[in-house]
Amino acid sequence: MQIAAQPFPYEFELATTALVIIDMQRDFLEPGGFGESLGNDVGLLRKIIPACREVLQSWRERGGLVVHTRESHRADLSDCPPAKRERGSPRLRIGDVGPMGRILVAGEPGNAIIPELAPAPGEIEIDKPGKGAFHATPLQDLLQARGITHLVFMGVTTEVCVQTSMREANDRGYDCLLLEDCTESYFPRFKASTVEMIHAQGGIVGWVASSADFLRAR
Ligand code: TIU
Repeated sequence: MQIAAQPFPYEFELATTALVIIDMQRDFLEPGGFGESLGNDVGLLRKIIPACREVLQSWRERGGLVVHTRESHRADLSDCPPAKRERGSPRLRIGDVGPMGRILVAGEPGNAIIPELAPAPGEIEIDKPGKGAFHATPLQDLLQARGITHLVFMGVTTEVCVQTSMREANDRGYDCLLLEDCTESYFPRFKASTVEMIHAQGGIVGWVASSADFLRAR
């Protein structure tokens, strides 16, 4: 299959491509979670939910592999570097109790993927302690075992966990595509810059396309 993309058409096959949905969890998309504790307007991120749902639904119908990630830490915070927990002056720190349970802790209500994009049985779920999806996770082994060579990214936030994960994937040899209308940032100008820097220099990090073009791929 080939679709229109920047900086040039993106080619992929269903059997060797995974849809990777980064951190569409309540912590970043609903009031009272980690995103808001950092001082952000979480409402900005919710506008991508319908497009993400459409792509996820279509990918499931085609039988494609789906990977969901969550930024999350163990209850004892043993996988949370003190530098991450202590940086800045957030209203609530990682591990503190907020309106949706302990901030960014696995299994807490706020750590769950939003219901609109809830993982289905058989889909890969990755709890990641860092911003990148490969750091300290089994993702590379899981993808290699399935012969995956191409990754299509959606999720939040564009310049933090999505971009970090794409760069990690690019260095591991994957051909990465970002769906532009399925990713969002708390800072619109950061999203715009990230999209531009991903496909600059002949696709230095990867490709960028619209969900409409991706959905049309046959
Ligand atoms: N703060 C921010 O923009 N993002 C994060 O902390 N994590 C993710 O991007 N998932």
